[in-house]
Amino acid sequence: MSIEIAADTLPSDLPLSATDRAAAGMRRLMLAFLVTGFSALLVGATIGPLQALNYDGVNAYPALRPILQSYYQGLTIHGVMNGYVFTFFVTCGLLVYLPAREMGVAPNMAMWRACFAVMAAGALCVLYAMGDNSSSVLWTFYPPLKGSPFFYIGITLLALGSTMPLPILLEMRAAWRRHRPGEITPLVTYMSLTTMLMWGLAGVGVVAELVLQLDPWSLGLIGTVDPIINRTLFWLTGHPIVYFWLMPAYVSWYGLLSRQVGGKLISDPMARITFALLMIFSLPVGTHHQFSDPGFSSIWRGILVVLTMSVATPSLVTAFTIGLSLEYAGRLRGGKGWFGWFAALPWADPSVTAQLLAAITFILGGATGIVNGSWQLNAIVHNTTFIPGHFHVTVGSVTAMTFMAISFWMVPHLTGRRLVSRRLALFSAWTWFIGMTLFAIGMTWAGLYGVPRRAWVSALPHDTYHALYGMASVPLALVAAGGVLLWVASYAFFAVFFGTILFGRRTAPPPIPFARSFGGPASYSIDSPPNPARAASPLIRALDHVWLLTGITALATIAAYIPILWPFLHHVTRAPGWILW
Ligand code: HAS
Ligand code: CU
Repeated sequence: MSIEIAADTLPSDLPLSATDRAAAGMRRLMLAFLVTGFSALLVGATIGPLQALNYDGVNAYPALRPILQSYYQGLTIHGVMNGYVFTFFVTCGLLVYLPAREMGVAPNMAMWRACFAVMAAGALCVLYAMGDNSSSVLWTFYPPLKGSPFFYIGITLLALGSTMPLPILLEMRAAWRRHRPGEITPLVTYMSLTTMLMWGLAGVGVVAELVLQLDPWSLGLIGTVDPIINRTLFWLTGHPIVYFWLMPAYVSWYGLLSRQVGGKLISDPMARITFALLMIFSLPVGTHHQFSDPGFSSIWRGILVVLTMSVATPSLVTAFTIGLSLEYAGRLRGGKGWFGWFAALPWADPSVTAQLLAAITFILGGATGIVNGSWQLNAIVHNTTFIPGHFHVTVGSVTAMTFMAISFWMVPHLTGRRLVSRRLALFSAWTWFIGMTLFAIGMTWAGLYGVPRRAWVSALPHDTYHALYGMASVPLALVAAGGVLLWVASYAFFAVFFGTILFGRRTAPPPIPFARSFGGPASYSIDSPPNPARAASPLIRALDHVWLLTGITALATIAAYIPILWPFLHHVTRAPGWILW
């Protein structure tokens, strides 16, 4: 049963009452999600630059024994901690906390705590399995590489836990609707709900892979697995996961950033259309990660190109909608001319700066994504460093920097402590941006010379390394320089993040900067009067039928995957496990 709490528009120093206690409990739990997530990033980001140095021929791993045995162990820890643990914790906190405050409805705290506990148990299991070097299977854990049961069970728990915000959101939305019948879902809640519905459906792939195959296989209950079926099930979830990383960042860009820069979101409907399209197109395109795998017809690969361009479209819409919202704010602030509005944005605010810089890097991330998604070009870049180049200017910048940006206002909001240093926060954002850009340019460029991804190239004899990769020495030097800058940036960030929690000076907690959109209500919260201006257009009303969107997505996914999986199920390969490290 949900209880109502003070919406964020109310002053946060109201006398203690049952509702305030609920709000305090929410703040504590949200902080726990943030701290756990960023602690995972601390581990992952500490290891990352070693991989950058590896590409420049610097082999740091022998010096790190017995902590790290190999490049592959380090790469697995890096991918799993950053890609799963960091993102899942921050997202599962944000996508409950923000809607709760937007609607003024308390979440089901027991369920939210259970979400935290299940994911924490999963994180401990994978940490154990990666730490003892029994599971250096990389973040994609493709069989027949075989890790320990702790690894697969840990990932299973992380995956299951990460879907638990979905029932919490549904329950909160139902409580809100009882008070405001006929109104459409508030924007941040809508974006959070479509993200979680998408992720709930997407999770079916990897949970099936783990529960039916990898968990029993690692426990010795079954002897063999089929690599191609497992890869296909993995990418059924593994492509949508990139949108599970992107959409929470978009929640901030659409739902908060335009307020932070002093303007308005220029179109609420565009935000909703973007999320609806991302939800529908995310799932059927998973096999664009398998352009080079056997067993897919040319016709399907052609369709896949079209579908991949379709999933890029909502991001192009975002570029224009967010771009125009920023321009509106910049001109309000006195910016003139073609780019004066951009310079006039509040660059002294670290939360704004980190998000603007993240958006700029995403231009490169989007362009490389479109190269990846084009079948013929994919053949050139697949399995080269071009791919990690691409995903460091997506998840490594858009997601990571936006989450950092959120923490710059949210930690003061949750703890009532002022940022220990805005200058250091700004420094971390700029250094991360420069480091990630150099790294990504270096990796994409080196990929065009055919430098393989996921390769311990620095372990090669010196002459062999130079004979093979000497022609890519300039881009690989950029990779190393970017990696070192990222080290500096991440420690500057962690000094601000943990420093604020521990030592920040007391201040009045800032409110959540919920954006207003043109024609939108002053507040969606349950205690503000219903707003007739929300008599929304037929399109927005149609998009509010989230179960209809879910049904369409499920049907599209079934239509995409049955024809793929059917022949695989009739030609099963039985592979025993391999441990190559
Ligand atoms: Fe991707 C591989 C295709 C987006 C992450 N991707 C990966 C992998 C990861 C990843 C982790 O088709 C590697 C997985 C592995 O280990 O093997 N990706 C795409 C496409 C998009 C895309 C078409 N990817 C992402 C996002 C990610 C992510 C987002 C994480 C968050 N990707 C692929 C393909 C592969 C792949 C293939 C397989 C490659 C292979 O062969 O292995 C699109 O969604 C991108 C659309 C984006 C845009 C950019 C819009 C720009 C915006 C910023 C505007 C700026 C503003 C600021 C407003 C069209 C929104 C104002 C600025 C001024 C200067 C005024
Ligand atoms: Cu993908």
